[in-house]
Amino acid sequence: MVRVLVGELPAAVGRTVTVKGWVNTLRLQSKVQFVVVRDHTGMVQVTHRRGGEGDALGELLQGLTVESAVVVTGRVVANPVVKLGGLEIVPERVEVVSAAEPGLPIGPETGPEQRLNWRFLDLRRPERRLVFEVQTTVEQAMREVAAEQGCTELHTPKLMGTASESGAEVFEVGYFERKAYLAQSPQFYKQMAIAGGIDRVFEIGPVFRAEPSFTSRHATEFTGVDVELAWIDGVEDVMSFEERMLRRALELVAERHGEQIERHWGVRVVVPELPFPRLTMAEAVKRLRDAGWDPEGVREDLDPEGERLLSALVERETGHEFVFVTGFPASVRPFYHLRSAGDPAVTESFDLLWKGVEITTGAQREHRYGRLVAQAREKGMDAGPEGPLGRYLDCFRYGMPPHGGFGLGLGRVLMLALGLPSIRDAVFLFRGPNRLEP
Ligand code: AMO
Repeated sequence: MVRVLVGELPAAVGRTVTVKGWVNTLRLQSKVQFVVVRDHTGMVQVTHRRGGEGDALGELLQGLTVESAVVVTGRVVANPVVKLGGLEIVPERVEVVSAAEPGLPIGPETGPEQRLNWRFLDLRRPERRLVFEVQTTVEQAMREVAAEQGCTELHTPKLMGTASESGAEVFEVGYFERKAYLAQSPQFYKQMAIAGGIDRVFEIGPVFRAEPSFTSRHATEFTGVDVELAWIDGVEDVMSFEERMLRRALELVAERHGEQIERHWGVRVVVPELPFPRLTMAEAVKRLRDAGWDPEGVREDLDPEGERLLSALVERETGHEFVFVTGFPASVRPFYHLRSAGDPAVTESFDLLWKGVEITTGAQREHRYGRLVAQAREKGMDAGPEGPLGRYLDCFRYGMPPHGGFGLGLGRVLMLALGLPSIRDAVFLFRGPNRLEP
């Protein structure tokens, strides 16, 4: 018997079909037994009227456990009384292909840590799996835009001989007789690709950060979307690339999943207008101070509270959920960010905030060898040919075009798109300082 998906049952009324799935709920009464079976497309009620002596099927259903994997063959019957789609299956045969042990380790009231311990059971809930359907759509849309814009997709190494960017947040791993490091950004490699004549680079890949952060938006391993564009006229080219990419992604998400996201998570997917609002860091700080923002630590960068306040302020004024913050001071940006022509204390860089959370860092890069070396030294880095930056800096010695790019955290985008409380729920298997399992 050919398998029919639950979502296809309305077109199968009157036919005998086979449905394969898990037992979602059981209501076993003396006269009638109700088994709700769930597959990845929906749920259907299987209704068996008990036949007294010799009712083998009734006996089998009596011994069923919730979450067992079953194959049900029976007739699809229209029944307006049934809440699940106004139809039911009257079973002829039920096969238990793999019985679930009685007493599930998680239920609706289970806390987040226990849910993550039993993530495969957690994922059987449709609203939890929705995240990955949305993720598939987001990645598809981003790839399409990247390809249309002439990007070449690369997969840069995740094992590195020297730490990228800065040494602080890097995981060290044993590598035969020496040490290697897990890439905390494809930053240097995507610039190397630009030096290699690949005009526009796109990558979706793993990023590792040894940050002992326990916030709702930090993971030690996450998926990054990285773009690098050559021959740009300015950082504006990078921002307009990114906003077009995000708009397409959210258009497709709204169209395919908007209704389900709203039903399950109570969040309306807003397709953003172009261009996104832009605000310089200097303007942002002034506006935030007027609104009462007074951070304790670094005052030249935005802290999470500043990001939240600023997003709320911009949304109130413009109705827009996104805001690009531009022109960060050089003191809080990496050495490779291009300094502004008019003011070397400021960089041609940006962060993109969405609903109060930073989802992207981007910049035009310094492409002139001498200046790049000077900027690295200014940050106290070893810029010598035999030092950790040697191979990277070589890329700038034989003709490097002006270029810029950005890195976007996919988990953060999904968390915000669905309104999830934490990035833990936005990734398949979360990795954090205290979590390496399952
Ligand atoms: P940055 O370090 O800001 O920039 O990272 C880019 C984006 O990645 C996401 N992100 C994270 N997501 C989950 N857990 C984390 N621990 C975490 N850290 C960062 C955020 C962030 O905006 N090389 C630059 C990018 C560039 O300039 O092209 C970089 O890595 O969404």
